[in-house]
Formats: sequence, structure tokens, C-alpha cells
Amino acid sequence: MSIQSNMQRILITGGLGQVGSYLVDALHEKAKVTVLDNYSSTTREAVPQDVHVIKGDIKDEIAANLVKQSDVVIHTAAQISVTASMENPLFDAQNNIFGTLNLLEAARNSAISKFVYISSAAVYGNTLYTPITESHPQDPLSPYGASKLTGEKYCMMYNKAFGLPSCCIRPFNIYSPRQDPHNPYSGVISRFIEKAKAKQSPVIFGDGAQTRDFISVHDIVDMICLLIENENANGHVFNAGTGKSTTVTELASMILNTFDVDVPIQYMPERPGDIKYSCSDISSAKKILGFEPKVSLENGLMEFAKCK
Ligand code: UD2
Repeated sequence: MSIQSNMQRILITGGLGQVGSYLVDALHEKAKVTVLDNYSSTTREAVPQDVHVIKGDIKDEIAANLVKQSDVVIHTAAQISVTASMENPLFDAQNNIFGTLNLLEAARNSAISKFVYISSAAVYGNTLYTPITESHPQDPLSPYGASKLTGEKYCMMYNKAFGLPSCCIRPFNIYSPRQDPHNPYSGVISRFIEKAKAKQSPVIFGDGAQTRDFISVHDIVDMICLLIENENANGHVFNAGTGKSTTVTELASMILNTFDVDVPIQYMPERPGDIKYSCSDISSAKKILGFEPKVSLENGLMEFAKCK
């Protein structure tokens, strides 16, 4: 048998998206990677040649067939916009709940060794205390948060009821140069960097004292790789953050320094529904997975500066 045929078959749903595309880069030389993506949001220009890309939807039969032909499934595909979920909760649920269920149901009687589900820190809703542990109350403030939580619950239920080797992560604020700054739903880091490149003022909503736990996509990929290897992770949900919080004003200053731009920060009224403080407790991921975030925010921001 050749080495090639011994390789794990990994299916990455949403493999052209932000997290999925970096996973592809990290895994395609070690495993036989297949991407299922509906091309709804991609900033990826070229996919490595050894990766099989299939255009299709997680709700369709093709997705179920691909799951059955895989050893590992990493499910990153989702409707990712909080705002869009508020406008069309049914569309959100069809993707994030029924799409996930379609994959889980296909995985139920298959021989897969791992099903990784990418949830969101949006499941927590308003922060009652920081750092936020996985047992913090989960009271989502949007259909998106509710659908992500439902997806998690199904993953954990399939583990308990059917023995599926599934686990979930709840990423905090992920950033990477592959986040499209022109997308209205994209994160504060991409927006501030776009402004800095144009030598324009970053716009802060509110007083800038709000905090976030910004995690590089590379650390998210590291955590997912640890999950694939670790049987003790099955049946668990892990916060995916750095455990460090940064105020939005600090972030704006760091970005202006990184890009060597001297412009004043502009302040606008607070965004309705904005959460004030957010920071993850990652003790569980440290203990069970041996996870340690490696990319400091300073170095993560430098990566953007090197890109263009
Ligand atoms: C994050 C997720 C979102 C959902 C939510 C749950 C991202 C991009 N979004 O929203 O999907 O999971 O958490 O709580 O990860 N801000 C500015 N100026 C700007 C843009 C943003 O001041 O130009 C502020 C914004 O008001 C907020 C903070 O920066 O206080 C972070 O905003 P964000 O949109 O990057 O992410 P967040 O935490 O609201």
C-alpha cells in the first residue's frame, strides 16, 4: 500500500472561507483534503493543487456522501453574519442547524474518527463575568448565536447517544489577512487596517473601552489540529481564545503604530447590542489539549503589514 493511500481523508466544509482556507494550507500535505464549499464568501485566490474542491452545499446529499467517505470532518461552513441572521432567521437556521444536522446524520453510521464543529463565542450573549468559562450561561442575543448553540447541542448529543467522536470549539474574535475588509460583517481589525492603509482615521463605536479577545487564525488552526489527534477531546466544547483582552482603543493605537500612520482616532456612537467586555478562559483547552496560543496580537498585526 502506498503512503498516499494511508493518509487520513479530511473533509473541510467551508474550506474556502477564512478558517477553512488556513486549515487547508496546514493539512493538505499531511492528509488527503477535500473541500466542500458553496462559494458564498471566499477571498481565496488559489487552492493547493492536491486539494479536491467540490462546489456544493452542506444541506445537500453530496455533503452526506462526502462525510461517509471521510475519516475526519471539520465543519467550518456556516451562515456567519449576526446581522443577516437578524434579518432572516430561517435562512440562518437552514444553514447552521439543518446543514449541521445533515452532516451529523451522515456521520452517525460512518467510521469517522473525528467530527469537529466550529461554534462561536456568540453563544454566550451578554458577558456576566470574565474570563468567560465554557460553563458561563449561554443566552444568545441573535438567531446566529442560537443556531450555533443548537449545532453544538446536536454535536454533543450525537456523541452521547450515538458515540460519535465529536467536539466543538467556540472561537472568540478571529482575525487574519484573509478576512475581507469590504464585507460589512467583517471584524474590527480588518476595518482598522483598511483605514490605516488609506491613512484615514479608524472609527471607534462607543468610548473604545470595550474589550475583545483577538485570536489569530493560526492559533485556531493549531487548536483544531490538536483536537483531531486527541480522543479525550470527544464530547467536549472548548473556548478558542488567547485568554487576553485588549480594548478597542488599544487595538486602534497598535494598528496605527504597526502601519506607522499618524491620524487621530474618530469616535462614533456605540453600536446597538454591542457587548462591553469579552475575554476567554482557556484552561480547559490547555489542560485537555495542551493548547497554548502562539501568535501575539503584535505579531498577528505584523502579518497584515507584510501581506501588502
Ligand atoms: C463578534 C463576531 C460576531 C459574533 C459576536 C458575538 C467577528 C468579526 N464578529 O462580534 O460574529 O460572534 O462577536 O458576540 O468576530 N468596532 C469599532 N469600529 C469598527 C468595527 C468595530 O469600534 O469599525 C467595535 C465594535 O463596536 C465592537 C468591537 O469593535 O465593540 C468588535 O467588533 P467586531 O465587529 O469585530 O466583533 P464583535 O465582537 O462585535
